[in-house]
Amino acid sequence: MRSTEIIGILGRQVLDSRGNPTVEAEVTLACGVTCTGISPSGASTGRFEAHELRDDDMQIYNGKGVTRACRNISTAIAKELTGMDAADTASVDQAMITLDGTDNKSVLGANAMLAVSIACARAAAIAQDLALYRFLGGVQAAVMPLPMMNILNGGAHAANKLDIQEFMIVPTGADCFSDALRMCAEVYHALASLLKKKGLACGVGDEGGFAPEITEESHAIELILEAITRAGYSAGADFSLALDAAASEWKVRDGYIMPKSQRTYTAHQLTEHWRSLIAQYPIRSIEDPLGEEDWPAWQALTASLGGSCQLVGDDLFVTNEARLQKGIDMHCANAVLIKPNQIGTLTETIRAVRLAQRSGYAAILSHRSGETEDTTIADLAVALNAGQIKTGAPCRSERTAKYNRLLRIEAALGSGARFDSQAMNG
Ligand code: 2PG
Ligand code: MG
Repeated sequence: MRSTEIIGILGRQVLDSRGNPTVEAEVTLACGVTCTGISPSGASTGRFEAHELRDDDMQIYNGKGVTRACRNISTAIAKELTGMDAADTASVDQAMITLDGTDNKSVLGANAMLAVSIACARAAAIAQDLALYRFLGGVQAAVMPLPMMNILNGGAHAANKLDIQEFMIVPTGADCFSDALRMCAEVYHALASLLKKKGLACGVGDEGGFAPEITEESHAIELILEAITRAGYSAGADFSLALDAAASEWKVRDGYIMPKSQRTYTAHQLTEHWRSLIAQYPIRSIEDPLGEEDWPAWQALTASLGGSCQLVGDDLFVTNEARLQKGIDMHCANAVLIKPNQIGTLTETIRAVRLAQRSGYAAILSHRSGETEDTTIADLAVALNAGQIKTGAPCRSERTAKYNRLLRIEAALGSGARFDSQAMNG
């Protein structure tokens, strides 16, 4: 067995898909293996996410530099972890958590810690001749995720007039992952031709979905339904729809104001709005339909819609075990979005997924709107048998990198691969 002792760690500033700096860690093991891990970055970030440490020097990269986080890796973290076993993910992560000493990782930066956590796991997997999903998930890892594919962008991810951030298609009629991916890509292309035919722009938003200049959410949904039909599929049977409202972005003191259309809602009116959309269209999943601090409204929404729709907490739970436990205790939502950089280590990410699975909540591995070539979430989805993944359109290589990684994993699993097109909760 090759030695997985850590002998060196470096931090490096690289770019994400929006052209902003992000953190890469490079870990070297005694056996000679060197490996990198990169943190992604969100735009519609939750208030309770672990801290993303930026330089805030407005002269450089508009304040978005991450040289302090990188320096933390090359100095304090390197000093602490040198000599440790990279294969012991829990101890590596705990050492960083203790060294940081804060609740929200504001000293070292969650971006620094996650990059190191990933780089150590990747290096150890290579040293042990294991695929990352096998290293993280062991012999149980077998479930290919159902993609929730964002093909039309709005909200903080696009410069158009749509308030809902993500309009997604979910191939509920697919037999396996590669089939699911093909079906989604076909609808994506059908949507491109439809937009062109209608004289609408085919430019894309941050996650590769189209960002046409339309104002009404019902218009966006109708376009997607037509694209599904034009691609030769039936909406409701072959495909369901999913939305990410990202409604924390709409929250004001007494209710909600959609920033682009200026429509106002109370929490109750917004709940009724979702109810009528679900009744009208084959929508099977809504993420962040309400704000991140609106627990009682989430409770009421889950009681009334949770039996027929997957209700996903993203900003609400921020991949944080304590917040997820609170939601479980209060019966808020029935699914959790899992973003490793919201919490800052692989260990805590895995714990949040396990808590969801023990509690009957669905867990959906997710990218961020600012992404990179790092494909760890694809391996994590399979490692943890999460069953669902959200990683953008089949466009822009930071998104397709995750899909292509999943195709390779599916091929490697062969007849051992499992897939459940009905993985959505509710
Ligand atoms: C979300 C994500 C990813 P961001 O809200 O779910 O799609 O966006 O990374 O900007 O938070
Ligand atoms: Mg979200």
